[in-house]
Amino acid sequence: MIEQHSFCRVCVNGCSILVRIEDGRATKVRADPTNPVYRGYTCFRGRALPELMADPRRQLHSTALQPDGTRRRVGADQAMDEIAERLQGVIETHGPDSVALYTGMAVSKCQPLLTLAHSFADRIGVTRRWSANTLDQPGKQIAHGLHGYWLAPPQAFDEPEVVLWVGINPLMSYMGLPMGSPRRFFKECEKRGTTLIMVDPRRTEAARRSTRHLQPRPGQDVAILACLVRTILIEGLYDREFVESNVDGLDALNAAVAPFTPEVVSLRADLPAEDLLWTARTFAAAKRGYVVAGTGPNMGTARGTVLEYLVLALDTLCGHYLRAGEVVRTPGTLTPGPVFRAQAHPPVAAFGFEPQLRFRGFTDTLAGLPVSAMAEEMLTPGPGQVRALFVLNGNPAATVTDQLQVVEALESLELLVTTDIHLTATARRAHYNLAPRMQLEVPSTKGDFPPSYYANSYLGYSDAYAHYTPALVEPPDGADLIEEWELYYGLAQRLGLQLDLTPARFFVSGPPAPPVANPTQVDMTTKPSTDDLLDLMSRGSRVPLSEVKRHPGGALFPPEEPFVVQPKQEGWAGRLDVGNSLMMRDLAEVLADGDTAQQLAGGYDFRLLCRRMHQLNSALHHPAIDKGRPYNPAFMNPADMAALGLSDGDLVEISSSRATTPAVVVGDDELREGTVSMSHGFGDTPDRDHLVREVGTSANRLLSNDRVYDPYSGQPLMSNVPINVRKLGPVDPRAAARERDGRTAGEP
Ligand SMILES: Nc1nc2c(c(=O)[nH]1)N[C@H]1C(S)=C(S)[C@@H](COP(=O)(O)OP(=O)(O)OC[C@H]3O[C@@H](n4cnc5c(=O)[nH]c(N)nc54)[C@H](O)[C@@H]3O)O[C@H]1N2
Ligand SMILES: Nc1nc2c(c(=O)[nH]1)N[C@H]1C(S)=C(S)[C@@H](COP(=O)(O)OP(=O)(O)OC[C@H]3O[C@@H](n4cnc5c(=O)[nH]c(N)nc54)[C@H](O)[C@@H]3O)O[C@H]1N2
Ligand code: SF4
Ligand SMILES: [Mo]
Repeated sequence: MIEQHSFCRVCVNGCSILVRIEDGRATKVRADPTNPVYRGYTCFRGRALPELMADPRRQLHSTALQPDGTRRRVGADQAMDEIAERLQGVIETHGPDSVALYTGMAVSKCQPLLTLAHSFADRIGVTRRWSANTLDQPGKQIAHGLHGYWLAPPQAFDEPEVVLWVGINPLMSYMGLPMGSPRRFFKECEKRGTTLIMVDPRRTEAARRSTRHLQPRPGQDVAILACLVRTILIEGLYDREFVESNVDGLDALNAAVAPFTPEVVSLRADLPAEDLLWTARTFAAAKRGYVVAGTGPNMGTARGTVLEYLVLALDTLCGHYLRAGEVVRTPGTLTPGPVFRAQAHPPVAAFGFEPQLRFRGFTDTLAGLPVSAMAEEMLTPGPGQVRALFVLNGNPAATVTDQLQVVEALESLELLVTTDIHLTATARRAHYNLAPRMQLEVPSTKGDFPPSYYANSYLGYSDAYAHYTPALVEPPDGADLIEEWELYYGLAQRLGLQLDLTPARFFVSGPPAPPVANPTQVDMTTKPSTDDLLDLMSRGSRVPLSEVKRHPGGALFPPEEPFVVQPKQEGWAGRLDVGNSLMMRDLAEVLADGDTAQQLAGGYDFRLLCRRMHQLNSALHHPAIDKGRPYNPAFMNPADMAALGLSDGDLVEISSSRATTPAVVVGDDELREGTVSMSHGFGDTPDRDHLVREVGTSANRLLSNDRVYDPYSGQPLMSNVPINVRKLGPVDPRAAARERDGRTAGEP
């Protein structure tokens, strides 16, 4: 028996772990008590890694879809031969615009994947590259472009005195606080006297631990933020010196937020006006702090761009950035050491780029191509129709909005390729699913990074940390697995293409960077190992990867010479903008609309809220995670349940303006009355609705792509969705049993 260091890659937190290895298998995972950042922290999901990796449903061989709908086992090399041939056929018949990528959340499980897949796409001329990002918080990148970039880090996780969380649940998602031990974060906040403010219609895990919880009506976050900005401006609470030297647009902003008085917003959001005033004053009074919005308000307003613009405006008005002379605690470890300057990069173009889509005037944006139009681009004939899709570790059939449309679109493709560890709703429909290695079977790195320009304080470390883990175990006996990057390398070899390591992104963030002059070419004759690629990818990093490898448990790598923020350059004219005219127009529209969801609202009594559970989007559906409840309940306030004659565990029918689906209700008195809270990533197609207690409910079936959406990112209304709830009789248990015999349940 040996025990080795590694880090958990189940969620983004990356906890340092000790893995017990017996007979070449991981048999036990525990926290590493000595790690300086995690300090003995893990969650139960990381400790369940051995069970997750030994899941009998795990795909140990690649499979191909046959005409009769069954799947045949196929060797990975054979699969790549067949894919290359079919891909060539699609390109010859329909052109490279008929080929597309979809990048999912688990892309991070294989570090060279994104770069090599995008290099491959570059070589064959693929322009349609979608990702889950435009269903997440795409306003973060678009608004940042319209606002401009401070060229030194925000104060963020560096000893905040105030934190304003808007519709984010850090104790479930690990977002909105520094990576590491959340326990330690809360303890340090308590010691420092940090005021934690949460705005969420649900009294979440993090709301319970906050200094004050504002529990508004959902979907009113733009109005709430506008009211905070208004108060700070009117009462003169902003950082005058910072704003005068670095910020434009104050007058326009002042005029646009003026109508969002505490009285008006108090009525709209159903919050005491006093709470709004207290929040604005407390936020502005602190010298250091941050505000960050999560998925809730981005999804619940369908106005994520103006929402995130106001988030940035709040931090900017309060001057929450590092200034000349301050020390940067996170200059990056496995990235090159940048120069930080106390000056603003002015706004940049944020949307309107090629390619243009054929629907709703959408274009490429700083957050990527609106994925809410991906299905229509597959289903609608004509130039630009997508015929082949490569899925980079995502599950669009379960996670992209309007499930029925997405499934129809995926089934219409001539070529669908996935690399999933499970036969998911998407992989089940793929012409080829290449079975990949899992974490612990592959090497990986993790490190702090300088400001990502995604949002000021969404994710990141609070100190200069890095960790490298080698592969600790071999895949199970008899398995035929690849690492996901090997698919794109293998296809490039077959098509005679040269790949390079240009840092690829499925969206752009940060000020425009010059194109990489001489990108590292990948050796296409002698196949590199993943370790070779990690070495190449970290070339020129501030801390050499070889140095990081000398600390198997992960370590802090503070620079010998501190990174001090340099003063503004002589004659520098760049300024941030808080008064962008489109954003001001959008504020006026929000004021006039009252409720973005209202055009769907006639005759609907409840609002469906997004939330996350211990599963990870559509992944981690496993008994070790769900603890006996494999479905996603529709959580309701007990008073609402009583009014409908419902008890815990009853079956209901949920209907929206788009569709209808069964669900199981469970009471939760932490929810605002009139709201129903349900996670996504569960459920199946309507023919399996009777299995709702095993597979759960598809929240995405209830959503429409083309009704209420953000004008730039296309993100549709995904929370605060008008719905009705009606009690159902029990489902026919015999039908459920018959269905179970034919198929393993629990795989959305
Ligand atoms: N209604 C509604 N819809 C939503 C959301 C919502 O809140 N509500 N949230 C949106 C958001 S924020 C996001 S990011 C998207 C996510 O959308 P996606 O990224 O499309 O969905 P995931 O379920 O994260 O997909 C990850 C896939 O990777 C697979 N996987 C897991 N581990 C590994 C591994 O080690 N290797 C490989 N190769 N595969 C692995 C999983 O089986 C899963 O199929 O969903 C969006 N959709
Ligand atoms: N355990 C777990 N962790 C995850 C994931 C997961 O699936 N499971 N997914 C990962 C991904 S892809 C992402 S993008 C992040 C997301 O991370 P978060 O954004 O923190 O996601 P949630 O935990 O769903 O928190 C969203 C909160 O918004 C609230 N909310 C809903 N509607 C509204 C509204 O209109 N206004 C306001 N103010 N609040 C509202 C909900 O009640 C909920 O508490 O999490 C990541 N981490
Ligand atoms: S929080 Fe849990 S799932 Fe996330 S990295 Fe840590 S142990 Fe893994
Ligand atoms: Mo996400």
